[in-house]
Amino acid sequence: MPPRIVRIWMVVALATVALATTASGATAATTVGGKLDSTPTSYGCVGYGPGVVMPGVTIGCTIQQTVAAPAFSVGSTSPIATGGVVTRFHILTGASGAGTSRVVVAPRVLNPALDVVATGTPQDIPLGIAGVHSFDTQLPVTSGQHLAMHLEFTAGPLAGSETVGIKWVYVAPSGTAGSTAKKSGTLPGPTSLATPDSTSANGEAMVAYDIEPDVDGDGLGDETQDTAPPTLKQSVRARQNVVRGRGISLLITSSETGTVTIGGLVKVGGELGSLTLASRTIAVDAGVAKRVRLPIPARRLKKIKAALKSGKSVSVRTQVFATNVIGRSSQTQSKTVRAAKIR
Ligand SMILES: [Ca+2]
Ligand SMILES: [Ca+2]
Repeated sequence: MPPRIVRIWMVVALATVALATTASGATAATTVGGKLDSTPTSYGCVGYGPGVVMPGVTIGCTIQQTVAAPAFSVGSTSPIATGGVVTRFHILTGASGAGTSRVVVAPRVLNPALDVVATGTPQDIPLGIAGVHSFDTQLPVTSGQHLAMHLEFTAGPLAGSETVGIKWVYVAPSGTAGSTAKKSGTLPGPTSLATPDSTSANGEAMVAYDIEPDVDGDGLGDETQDTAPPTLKQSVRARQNVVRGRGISLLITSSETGTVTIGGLVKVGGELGSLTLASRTIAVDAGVAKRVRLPIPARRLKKIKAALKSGKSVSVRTQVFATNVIGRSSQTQSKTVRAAKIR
């Protein structure tokens, strides 16, 4: 085999690997909720303030945007059109004279009946800082569910006094669509918002939620949270009868459902270069070992047979990598199989 041709084969093999490791096009992340471009003018929890609860007593409320408000919003969070994982949430708060008081905020998932099915880890906001506050979270959501924001006042001289606490709802001009539903309670809070304590017409909660796809359904957002590649295990018998088997046999396991791509190079002792074997890609289930064969074409088997008969050593170096369903690939792994001598 002229060395020049061998080199071309190797370039083709590497290009094939590069294509196979490119991420498959998953649906991009979306943001639902408000555009956060209106200054909050109202307190979302009006009605539970001083005189209702004694100072120092922790109180809170959950607000869910119930009606799309196209005049001032990118859309309602009610209900979610496409499921995934909420990976980040944003809340815009207005100026506050609340001093050292603090509030905790936590995103919530509600079912279609508006029962609370999940609450994200509460995050702390110092009330003295107005602006957009963004927090990472990990909250799976399915289509048809709703997103809501829960607030509690937990510390400082104004704890338990919502009406002088934090502005986070924009009140639209009269006649503009939009409303909120709310209910008071402490974390983990009420289990149902189906019968709100009160509603606030024309209010837009200044909150937004980033939802990433979760194609493999593991509860991790595929773009920023589900970044680990699958783990590949490859097991081969070190010496195999390559001629009789018309190829080599491998036992492969991927930690994640997806595919495993198997290729290889045949090295014939004493000669420069190698013979590249066409790679094949097979479907695998997570954690299930699969026996696969890397075939060697008859034309090449003939050369291998001749080399073995003339006393040369022949080996196959495998090139194997696993790819999960969201397109992340393991490193390519190699093992060497020596061809058994033939008579
Ligand atoms: Ca995922
Ligand atoms: Ca995953």
